[in-house]
Amino acid sequence: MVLAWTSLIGMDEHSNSKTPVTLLGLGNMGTALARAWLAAGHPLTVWNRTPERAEPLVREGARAAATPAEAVASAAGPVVLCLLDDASVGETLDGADLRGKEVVNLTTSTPAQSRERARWAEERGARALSGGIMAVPPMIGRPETGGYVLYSGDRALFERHRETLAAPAGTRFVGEDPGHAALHDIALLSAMTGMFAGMTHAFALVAPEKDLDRSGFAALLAEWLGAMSGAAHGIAAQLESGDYTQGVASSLAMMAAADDTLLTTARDQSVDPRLLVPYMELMRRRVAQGHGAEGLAGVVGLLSGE
Ligand code: FVH
Repeated sequence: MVLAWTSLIGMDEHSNSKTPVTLLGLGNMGTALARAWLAAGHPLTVWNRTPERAEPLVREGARAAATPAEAVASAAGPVVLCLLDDASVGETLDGADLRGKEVVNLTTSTPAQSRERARWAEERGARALSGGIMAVPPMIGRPETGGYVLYSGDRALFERHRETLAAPAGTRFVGEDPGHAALHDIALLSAMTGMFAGMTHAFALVAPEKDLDRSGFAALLAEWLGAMSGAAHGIAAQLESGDYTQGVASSLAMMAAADDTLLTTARDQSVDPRLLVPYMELMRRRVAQGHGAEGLAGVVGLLSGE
């Protein structure tokens, strides 16, 4: 009955209206992406340098290509790269005919590498989109976790494949400069690094207290960091207006004064303050330059050489 119905509208049992995807790279992230596209019903061709890693995916419905050149040649949709680094992208695509192909590079790269790789692909006749994955593998295919992928470069290519690209995670297009996805990615990871440094110091401060409830402290810490993260909007507004004193509720002078209490407490708890000191020194320097009334945008100015 199904066959009769599908034949009436020109389909057969193998028809699939979903865009085919070609995926090069089946590490932890590549494998998670592959499973998300398979689960969403996209025909999927995969290639990996170590071919054994493709085997489970083939059992789940993917087609394995023997070489990257073969995978690219047969691609009728986006060719997604999720490899270790930019050098591995160059090695993998070397020898593939990119003419008329749509390359979506999700490999973590510097902004300069992303721009150069997009230019390299376009010189070879491809259209190019760069991406930065803001998720870890267990978040892929699970929209409720809030993971997403930043994209930049060819806007029309992004729009054309927006739905397909959204199968593994949310999508955020951040501009036509192919380096901007990587720049956003690295900026967000850098902010995360600072946050982890702060968390590490905080746990070290409470560590000597044997009767302190660690999980209760963790809940307070997460709640506090969430509340303070809104400061990002204030910094952006100050940077946009050029007035670093705009809307300041906590001035650099006040924060620099409070630093002494933080450092004394670190000493009393026998905690090495090295994760805090460089940042505190920058605040202090900005205050010494006569900018104590500014907010955190003043430190951005200092770092940027203003
Ligand atoms: N996993 C994560 O938490 C992060 C989350 C944020 C985004 N990153 C980036 O995603 C890229 C891939 O990461 P991954 O987790 O899949 O990494 P691995 O499991 O280490 O797999 C690496 C794959 O790259 C292949 N590969 C390495 N070198 C070469 C090469 N010279 N030529 C061809 N392929 C190469 C490797 O192949 P094999 O070792 O299995 O043969 C894997 O497929 C990455 O940019 C992260 O920064 C993930």
